[in-house]
Amino acid sequence: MASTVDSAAEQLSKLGIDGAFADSAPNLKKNLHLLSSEQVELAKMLMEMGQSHLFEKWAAPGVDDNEKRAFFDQVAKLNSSYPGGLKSYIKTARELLADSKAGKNPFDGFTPSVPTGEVLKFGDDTFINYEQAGVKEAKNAAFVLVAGGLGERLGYNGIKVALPAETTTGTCFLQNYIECILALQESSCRLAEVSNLAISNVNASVYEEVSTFMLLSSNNIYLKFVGKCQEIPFAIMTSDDTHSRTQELLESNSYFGMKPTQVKLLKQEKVACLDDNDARLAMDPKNKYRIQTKPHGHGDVHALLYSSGLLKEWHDAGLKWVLFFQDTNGLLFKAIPASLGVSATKQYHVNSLAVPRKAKEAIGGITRLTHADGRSMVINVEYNQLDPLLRATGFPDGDVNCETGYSPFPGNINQLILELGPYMEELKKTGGAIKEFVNPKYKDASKTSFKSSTRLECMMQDYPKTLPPSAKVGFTVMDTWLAYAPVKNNPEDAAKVPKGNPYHSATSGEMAIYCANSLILRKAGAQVDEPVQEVFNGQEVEVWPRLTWKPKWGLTFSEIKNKVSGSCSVSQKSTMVIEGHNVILEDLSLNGALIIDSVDDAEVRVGGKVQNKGWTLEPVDHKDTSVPEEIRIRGFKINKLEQLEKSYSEPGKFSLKP
Ligand code: UGB
Repeated sequence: MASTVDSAAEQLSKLGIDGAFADSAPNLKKNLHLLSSEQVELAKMLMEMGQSHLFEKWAAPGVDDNEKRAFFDQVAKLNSSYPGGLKSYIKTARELLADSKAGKNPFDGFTPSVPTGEVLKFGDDTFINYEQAGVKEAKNAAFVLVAGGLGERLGYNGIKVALPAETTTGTCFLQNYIECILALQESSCRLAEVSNLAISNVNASVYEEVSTFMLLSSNNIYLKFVGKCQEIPFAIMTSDDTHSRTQELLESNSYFGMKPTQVKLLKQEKVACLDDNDARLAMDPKNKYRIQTKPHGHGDVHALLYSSGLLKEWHDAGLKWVLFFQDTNGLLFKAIPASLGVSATKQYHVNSLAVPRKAKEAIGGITRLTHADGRSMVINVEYNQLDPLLRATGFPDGDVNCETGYSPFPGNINQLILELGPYMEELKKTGGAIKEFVNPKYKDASKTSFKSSTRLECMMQDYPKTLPPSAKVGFTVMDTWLAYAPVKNNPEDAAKVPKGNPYHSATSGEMAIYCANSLILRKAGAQVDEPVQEVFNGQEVEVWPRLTWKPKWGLTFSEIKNKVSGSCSVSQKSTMVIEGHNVILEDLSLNGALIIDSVDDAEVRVGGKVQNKGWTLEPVDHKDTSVPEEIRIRGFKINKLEQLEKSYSEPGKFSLKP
C-alpha cells in the first residue's frame, strides 16, 4: 500500500495543486487520503478562497477521522445550499465587508420620497369590491409562511406558530392560518361555482342574491361545492431551529384539517459565519471540525421555492399568485382577500401589504427611491436604515411623524403578493438569490475586528431590488387594527416601548384580535360596548369583548354582514365563540359568555337575551413560573365562570333563544 504522503502527493498532482498548497495547510495534506475526490475538490476550493486556517488544528491521521469527514459533509451542504456555492458566498462577503468598513451607504445616489399606493378603508364599497375580487382569485393562489425564525426578541421556548393567537379558544397561529386558507379555498370555490351556474345576462343584484341564498340556505349545494374545490397549496419555510417541532405540531393535530399533501415544508439552511474583513470562515467555538453557522434570513424563501421545483409545479397547475406571510400576526387574514383583490385588479407583479407606521417603529418603511441616474424603485427600507437615509438626503430630522401623527412612509408588514408568472421569470435569472447585507458589530472605530462573528443576511421583501423598472410594484395600506398585530417582543421589552407605539407582544396581539372582531361586528350593525383600559405585564391595553369566530364563519366583511341581523348588542364583559359555519346572529343581546358549535349543514339562528357571569380576565405575572409560559407571557388568564354553550351536530334548521 502506498504511504500516506505518497497518496496525498498523488492526489495533489491529480488535482493540479502545487506545493504551496501543501505548505500552507500541512495538517490537511497529512489527512488528504481520508477524503473522497469530491471532498478534495472542496478542500481545494477552500484553500483557493483563503480558508487554510480551518485546518490549522486538525489532528494527525487516525485521530478524529470521522469528525474530519463530517467537516466536509458540512462544507458540502454549505456549498450546495447557497446559490453559486461557498466560493460565491465568500466573494460577496468580502465585497460587502469592504463596503461596510468604508461606511458605504447602500442607498448611495438614491433619494427617498413617499410613494403612492392603494389606501383602503375597511367596509366601504371599494373595500367590499376588492374583497370579492380577492376571494375569486384565491383559488389561483398558493400561500407561503416563513417560519424559520427562532424569535429571540420574544424569548418564548417553543416555536412561535404553536403559540395561541388568543386564549379564549386557545387556537394557535398555525391552526388559524390553515383554517383561514381552507375557508378562503371554500369561499373561492363556491364563488366560482356560482359564476359557472350564473344565468347569462344576470345583473349584479340578482347575482348577489344567488350567492347569499346559497351561502345561508342551500347547504346541500354548499357541500357539493366543497367536494369539488381546488386545493390551495401551503408551503412553510422552516429551519433547523423550527423544522421538527413544526412537523410534530402538524402531525399531532391532523394538519388542522388540511390534507397532508397540501402542505409542504421547506427547510432553510444556515450560512457560514465570518471572523474578519477577509471573510475567513469562523470555527464553531465548541468543535474544531465544524464551521460556525447562523440564520441567513427570511430572504432564503425565494431560492428554496425555486430550487425545490414548487414554483414550477404551481405554475404548471395554472396558479397565478404567491402570498408570503410571517409567523405571528393573528389579524393577517382579515386583510388578505382585499389585498389579493388589489393585486388582481391592478395587475401588480409585487404588492406589499402595509399599515400606517409610527416614526422609529421597528417595521420597515415602504419608500420610493430615485437614483441620480434616473432609476427608480418602490422598496422596503428597513427600520434601522430609514433614519440615516433620510438625514443624508435633505431631511435633517430623519424618521419623524408628519402632521397625521404617523411617518409619511407606510409600514411594511412583510405580507407580499407576487404574480407567479413574472416571479418565475425573474427567479430563472437570479436562481432566487436576493441582495444580501452584512451587519458586523466592530470592536472599535478602526473597524478591523468584530465583537463576534457575523454573516450575510437577506430579506424576502428585497426581492423587487433586482426587478426591471417596467415591473409593476405597488402596495396596499390598511388600518393597523385590521391587518397587523404581531407577537415579537417579550414582556419586559414590550413594557419599555415608548407610549403611543405598539407593544407587539403576546398581550397586545391577543387584545388586537378582540378589538378587530368588535369593530367588524360594529360595522356589520351590532352595538358593541366600548373597551376598558387594563394593565397586563406592565402594558396598558384596551380590553374589548372577547369575540372570536372560526374563519369559515366569516372571512370577508360581506359574509359577516350577512350573518348579523336585527338589533344585536354585546356588553364589554362578554365572550363569544362561534365555531359553526351557518350561525346567524339575530336580535341577540349578549351580556356574558356564549359558545356555539355546529356542523356545516346546520343553520342556527341565535337571538334573545343571553345573560350569565361570563368569563373574566385575571392578571398573572410573567415571572410566575407556576403558570404555563404561553399564558404568563400575556399577563392574564381566563377564568371561565359561567357560559351558555350549545353544540349542533345534526343537519337542519335550529333556533337558540334563551
Ligand atoms: N424568518 C425566517 O423564516 N428565517 C429567518 O432566517 C429569519 C426569520 P422577524 P424582522 O413585520 O414587523 C421583518 O425576526 O426580520 C421568519 C421585516 O424585515 O419577526 O425583524 C420569522 O420566522 C420588517 O421589514 O422580523 O422584520 C418570521 O416569520 C418588518 O416588516 C419572519 O421571518 C417586520 O418583519 C420575520 O422575522 C414586521
